Amino acid sequence: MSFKIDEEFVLQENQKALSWLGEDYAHLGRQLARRGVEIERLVERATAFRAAVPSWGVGTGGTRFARFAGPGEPRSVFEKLDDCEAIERLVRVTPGISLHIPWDEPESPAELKAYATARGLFFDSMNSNTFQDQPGQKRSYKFGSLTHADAAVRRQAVEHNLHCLELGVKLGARSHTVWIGDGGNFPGQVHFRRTLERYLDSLRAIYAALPDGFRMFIEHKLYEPAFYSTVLNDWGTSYYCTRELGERAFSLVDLGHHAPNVNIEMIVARLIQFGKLAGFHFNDSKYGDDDLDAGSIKPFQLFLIFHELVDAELDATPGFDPAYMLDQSHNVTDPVESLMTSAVELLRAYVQAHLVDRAALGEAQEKNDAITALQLLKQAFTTDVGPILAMARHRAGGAVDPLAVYRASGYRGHKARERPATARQGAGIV
Ligand code: LRH
Ligand code: MN
Repeated sequence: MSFKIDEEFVLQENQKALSWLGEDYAHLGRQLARRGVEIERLVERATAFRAAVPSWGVGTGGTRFARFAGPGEPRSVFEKLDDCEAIERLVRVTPGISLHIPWDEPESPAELKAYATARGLFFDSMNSNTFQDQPGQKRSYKFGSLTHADAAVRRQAVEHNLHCLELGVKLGARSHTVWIGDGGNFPGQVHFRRTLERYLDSLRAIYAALPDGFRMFIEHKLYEPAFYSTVLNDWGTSYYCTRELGERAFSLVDLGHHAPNVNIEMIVARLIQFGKLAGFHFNDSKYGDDDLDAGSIKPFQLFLIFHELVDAELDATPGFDPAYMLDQSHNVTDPVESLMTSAVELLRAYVQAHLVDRAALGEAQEKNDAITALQLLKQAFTTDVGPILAMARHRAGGAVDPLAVYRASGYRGHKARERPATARQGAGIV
């Protein structure tokens, strides 16, 4: 039998926390009432928040140097879903799972869909993969995929994406994400304008096959695996391409895909204004595409990004329907713990952003009162909304303290016994 963290255990563990939660919640409620904020409204918003978990994030991640597998690694997409179920059992905002093909290629899509549904999970965005060669693959992606000089390689990459679309329909997904590593390592290696034309031609073939109700997300990235030029390297090029493709194409923002110190919250505001924001791959980074836990390095940036998102949400901006997803690599932590705490950090930034007094902020902006403007943001960012997040989880049948309950359950130990380690060490992100 596969060990599960069940509802009874969570509720039993919550008993230990309810006294302090009640106190802290009431105290925060009084504080916020003095600011004219109704705390129950924020619990409703917190309960409605959703962020998808990457299937590739529940296994231990690695770098090009090494991957140090942890105990109880998931060995199949089904075991990955078991871990996703444990995360959702405790944090109650992550029922959506992003799959990556062929890493999660199912023998029976119907069986996989049923397995997810039985665990209260559904499939969010599908991710294609033309940045690795698969065993038996006819043509290599060493020198690119959708932009490769050889039309036959481009065709092969387009075919793979069409296969992902078909699979996505069978699994009930609603969007398709395309990230490619195409680019060059040397000046002169690729023709900048021709490769972008080839990229657009290939995407047009994929876009033409987009199932009803599906959205297509394209993901830009500054560099890696190409280290001199990357075909889809920034948000401007991404925006141009989504305009060229059509109204169901959008630009996905992976936080780690920008040069250090880039003002990502401003890129978000632009894509919202242009009606082309797909959503996010949330993570954090210090230098490159480090795929560290969201909110672990630059929590104020994460807050400022949600400040722009909540502003658009409250403005009822037409077509504003961003997909929130985590995309992280857990090299030194228990992936379940990192994904739980990262989901909580997204929710924290979201609820804090709802604490910004936007009327006063607008006034300060009109009066060029920069200090007051910043203080209004800092007041929201420095408010401990922990009791709101815990109350929302508790009322949704989740854990008041997810990390404590997860560790008390001994889940990882059970999985280590159920899933004997495989010899697979090696390197690479998964
Ligand atoms: C590329 C990326 C992309 C995924 C991959 C796992 O860096 O962010 O979103 O396909 O990571
Ligand atoms: Mn990503």
